[in-house]
Amino acid sequence: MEKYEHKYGAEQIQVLEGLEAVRKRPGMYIGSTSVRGLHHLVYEIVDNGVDEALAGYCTEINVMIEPNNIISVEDNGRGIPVEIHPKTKISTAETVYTVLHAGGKFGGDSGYKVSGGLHGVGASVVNALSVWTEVTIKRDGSIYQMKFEKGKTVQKLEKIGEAKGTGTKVRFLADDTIFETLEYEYEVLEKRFREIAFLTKGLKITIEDQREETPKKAEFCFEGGLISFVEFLNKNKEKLHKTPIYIEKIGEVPVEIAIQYTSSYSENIYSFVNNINTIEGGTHLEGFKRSLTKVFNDYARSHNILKEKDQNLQGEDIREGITAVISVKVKEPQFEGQTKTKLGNSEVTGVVQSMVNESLSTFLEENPSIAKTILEKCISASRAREAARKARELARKKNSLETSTLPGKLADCSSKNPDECEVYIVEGDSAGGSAKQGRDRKFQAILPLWGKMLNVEKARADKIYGNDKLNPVILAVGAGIGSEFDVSKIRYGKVIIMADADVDGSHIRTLLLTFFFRYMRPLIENGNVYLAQPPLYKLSKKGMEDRYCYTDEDLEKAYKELEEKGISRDQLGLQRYKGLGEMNPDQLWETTMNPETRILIKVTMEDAIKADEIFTLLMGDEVEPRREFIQSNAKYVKNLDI
Ligand code: 1YM
Repeated sequence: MEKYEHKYGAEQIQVLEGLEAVRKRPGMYIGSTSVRGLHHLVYEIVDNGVDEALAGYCTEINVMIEPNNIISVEDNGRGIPVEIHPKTKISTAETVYTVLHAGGKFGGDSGYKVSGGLHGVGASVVNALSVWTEVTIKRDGSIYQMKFEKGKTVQKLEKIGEAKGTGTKVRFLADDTIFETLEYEYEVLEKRFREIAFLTKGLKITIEDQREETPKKAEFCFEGGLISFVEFLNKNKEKLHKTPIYIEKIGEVPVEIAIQYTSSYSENIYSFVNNINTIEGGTHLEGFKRSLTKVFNDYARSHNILKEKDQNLQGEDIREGITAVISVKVKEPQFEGQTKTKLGNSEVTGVVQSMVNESLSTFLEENPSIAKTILEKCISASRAREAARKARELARKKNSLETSTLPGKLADCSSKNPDECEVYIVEGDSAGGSAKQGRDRKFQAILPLWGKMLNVEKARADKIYGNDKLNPVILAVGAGIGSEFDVSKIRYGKVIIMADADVDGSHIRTLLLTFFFRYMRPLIENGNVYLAQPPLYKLSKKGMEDRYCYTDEDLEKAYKELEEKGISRDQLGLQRYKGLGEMNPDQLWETTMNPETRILIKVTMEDAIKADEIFTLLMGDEVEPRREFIQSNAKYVKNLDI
């Protein structure tokens, strides 16, 4: 690379100090240096293109993961301005890439920046954290280019040719001395770009992964915007009305909402602020929920669907079976909460509320048959809630007559400290027996379950209370269920599902996970749910300690290692375990339950959209995709905890 020669003025020194700070503490600017932070770099650059699309000048963004993890992002917007910036005395483009927090401040006429990553830091941060960055701009009939290394300008903006059209192209190689990994995850990026395309009506986004011989690629462009989003979320569900309800308000705080009810019993509302998914909700979601409750109750009253003697419908009744996406744009968003994904701006509640009050009530007045269908569903939800409450009370009374409220089948542990306690939910009686004998009874409890589980996707809460399979699980976990679930009350820090490694085992695992997902979601969110991983094989030889293998790769590795020690394959006995029941208590302890040696898979909920899709697919009426899925294993489970 060529050497760079600069005379540094006061401004430039400040610039270098600024970017040096980014390199010293990258986490402060992009959240972390894990793969998540790495993806942030891509989002930051793409967001500049999205802003250009929101400003009305860009229709297409193409993202490429080139070989060696080089990222390339190109848009067909106006091109970053090239003229000398009056304050920095260097080109505006260079300013954007070298001055911390430059972005909109230097732009002038673009109004406010509404897109932008969680940390809203922009191009200069990407530049600072990259080994090299190359920016090519087509503007005013010319092609311009500039280059940087670790944030420092190595080639100032110069004209390199004539251009047709306009646009900006940025290529960069993230710095592997800063990031833990440079391996971008195609699926993660693809999902985010699909989301951005849904949220930015008409914008075409393509992504291509050129790292492998057969490139993966996808193209997203949704003329329907949020309507398409909701249709996508509901694609495997039975809809109660044909097209999603769409309401929009343009103004100081632009609001867009799409709603469609389905016959399911769950509530799926996704909220976004400036294209960022506000997983923890916040004031915009609050306004939406409040108004939804009010509008439907008002309509039901004024049309005599609710009689004078009837109680109001509750929010949860009105949200049963709803799929909705709400997207707001806020100029100075305040993000709160554990993951900084909760909107705090109090003024937004009222804006959303009054907009929904007005538009939704008009919609209902104009579409009485849809209004009626939805309200019938809400009323039946409210009856089910009432029935569930009675069933719950009954269950409580019944239980209080017994000596303990714990299920009879539960072999509890002696410790009462949830932090150290774990409960194994074990499929089948014989495995349950082995687990009871093999466990460390100080901190390990065993709850055996058997038979076919209730399909919770197709049942409401009232059915679940009376269900003899799930009731023991609810009582053992000890923290309630549904909206009353209180994760601080759980009796075990780890809830471990232990099932065979076959199709039936997968089935029971999936059913239990569905149940946790629907009725104890915080348990998954809080990281309390695990899958035990029993071994698939045992290798043995006289005089050698038994070796357990958990996957086929494990087995191959073991064979190789033993070969190196002079033990050939035909000297080894191979046992394939078909079920947990084939192991004696000691083996079960050693391979699957001993915290020192076992493998546990932690179930995470990183991706509620995907999980919901999978559960719907699994539990829906289509049998084939379900079988396929179960056999190719749970995708929403992530890695090892030890
Ligand atoms: C692949 C990344 O950065 N596109 C992009 C960025 C800008 C503009 C257009 C732009 C903005 C404005 C006027 C304005 C930016 N400009 C600036 C700044 N794609 C990518 N496309 N003209 C062009 O905001 O007024 C910052 S970003 F500050 F220079 F205006």
